[in-house]
Amino acid sequence: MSEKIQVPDVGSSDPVDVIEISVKVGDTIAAEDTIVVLESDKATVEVPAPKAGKVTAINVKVGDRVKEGDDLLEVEADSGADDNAPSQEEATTDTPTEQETAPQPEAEQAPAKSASRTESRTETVTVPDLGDIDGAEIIEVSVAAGDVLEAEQVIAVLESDKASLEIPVPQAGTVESVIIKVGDKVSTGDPLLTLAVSGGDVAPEAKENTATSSASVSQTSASDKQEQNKQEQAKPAQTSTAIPAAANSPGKAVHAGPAVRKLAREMGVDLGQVTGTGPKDRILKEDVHAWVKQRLESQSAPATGSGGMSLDLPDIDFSQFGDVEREELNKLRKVSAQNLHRSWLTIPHVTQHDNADITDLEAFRKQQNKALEREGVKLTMLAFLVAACAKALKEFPRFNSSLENSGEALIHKHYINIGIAVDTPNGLVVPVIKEADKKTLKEIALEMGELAEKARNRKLTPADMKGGTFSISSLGGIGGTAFTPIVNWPEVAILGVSRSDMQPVWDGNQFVPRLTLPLSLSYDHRVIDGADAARFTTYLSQLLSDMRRVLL
Ligand code: CAO
Repeated sequence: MSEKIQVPDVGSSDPVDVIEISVKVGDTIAAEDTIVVLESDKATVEVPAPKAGKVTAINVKVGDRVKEGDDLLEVEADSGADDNAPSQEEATTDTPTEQETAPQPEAEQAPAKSASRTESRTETVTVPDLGDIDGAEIIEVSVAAGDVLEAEQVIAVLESDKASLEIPVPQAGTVESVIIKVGDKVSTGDPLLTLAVSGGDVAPEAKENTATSSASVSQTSASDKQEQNKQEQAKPAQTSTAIPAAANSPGKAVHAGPAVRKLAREMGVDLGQVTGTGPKDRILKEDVHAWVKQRLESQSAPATGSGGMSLDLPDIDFSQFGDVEREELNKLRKVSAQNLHRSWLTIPHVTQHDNADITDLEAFRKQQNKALEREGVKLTMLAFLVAACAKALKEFPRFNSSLENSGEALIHKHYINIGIAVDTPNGLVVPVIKEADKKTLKEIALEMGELAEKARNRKLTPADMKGGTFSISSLGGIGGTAFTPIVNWPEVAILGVSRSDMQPVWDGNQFVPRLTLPLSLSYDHRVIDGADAARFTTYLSQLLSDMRRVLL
């Protein structure tokens, strides 16, 4: 019989995001295997399976927001399951909860050295209450002796089996000495560093509490302090929203879960230099792999231009030649520049051009649109292209695959999700029409309209843009005769569509005017041979010339 696994106490009363589902239906899992990764504003938590078994249903998807007690998935218990496996509650007890990770009330966390009434005093900052986590490993030390810190700045990141935990400094000051190093194991109350705290006269109560209080505590009344202590207790140890970078990128915030941090450590990657493509810019394992790959390849690649990747190009002062203005790029443009550059550097691109005769299709489209006007549906040329591409991808499954980073294997996807490049004032986004092969033209047209609208209103969710297997970039509404789109890694092909035009076509006896749609298919030449690309565009062109073939 299937048992439901629910969201454990993750230390947040607010809903948290599902950012990874680590299993799929049919998987056989062992007790303690990570099944889902959740993320709140404060922490990333891997939820372990309470017992071994077979996954029979998954009740959440990436992007969902869940709270304690919500159903995550269903597992049919293994007949040989270990009855001694910890219960779900037990299994998650070393996941920090609000209570467990909350810093001690100020008075309880006494500094090792007390303050004096001089201008500066030395405080020892200690590990706050970690609940029953014992011997958490220091995975990042984010500060060094001499650093001037602001209150709440993260000084170190700890990692237990289940979660990464930021340790903020309780008050502003200058680091005198760092006591810990990466790899050390620490528990509640262990010293982390000594801090020179300036501030003139210190009220007696504040003197006792400086290790976890803010600089303003000396002005706080006793009753205020009680209230403040209660609030402090309810806060987890990590009060900033992002985890700091590895030691060699001090000060830069990065956002990654324990498994990714472990991978980065093993590969010697400074996470501060990796761009996250997950929800809330979270760094995924694929990002670490891609970064390493890009670094290896860029060592031999010539500097080809900027766009977010670190290439040794000189900075040029253009103002020496005339008036200039600097425009800071928004996040979307920076991320898409990096993604495009990564694809450009890693994928050997070739573009196959072809034409499709869409005279009959356009006539049919116009006729149908008249009939559908009352229903508020507009069948766009792009909707037909999505349907035709879905059919072509079924016929040529290699175009719907991804190349393993090792270069050893292709991953064939048994689903067809087509991304559509949408131009917005903020930059380019690619929402995805999921299972395009199973949808009618009307459904595709409606969904595309909704997604394009969401894109322009900045309402797309990460889930709307994930899971694409092939992309289409249509510039047909704007103009042009051909272009060379960049493959949207990890996909292996993208179809560029330009503006259709009446062209004279020789029918064997004479030239006849035919509406001709230019197609430009860019593909990853490591995966797709030129001959197959020509077959693909020829097939696509035949489908568009006679859409009845899509039904075959
Ligand atoms: N040839 C001629 N005309 C075309 C056409 C084509 N291939 N495709 C569309 N049109 C015409 C349509 O007929 C329509 O005209 P009417 O309003 O008179 O009917 C007009 O262009 C707008 O078309 P549409 O509403 O069907 O929109 P679309 O499907 O062309 O485009 C979208 C939707 C979201 C793809 C588009 O708005 C967009 O953002 N395009 C830019 C994508 C981009 O920037 N790609 C570059 C990525 S870098 O590789």
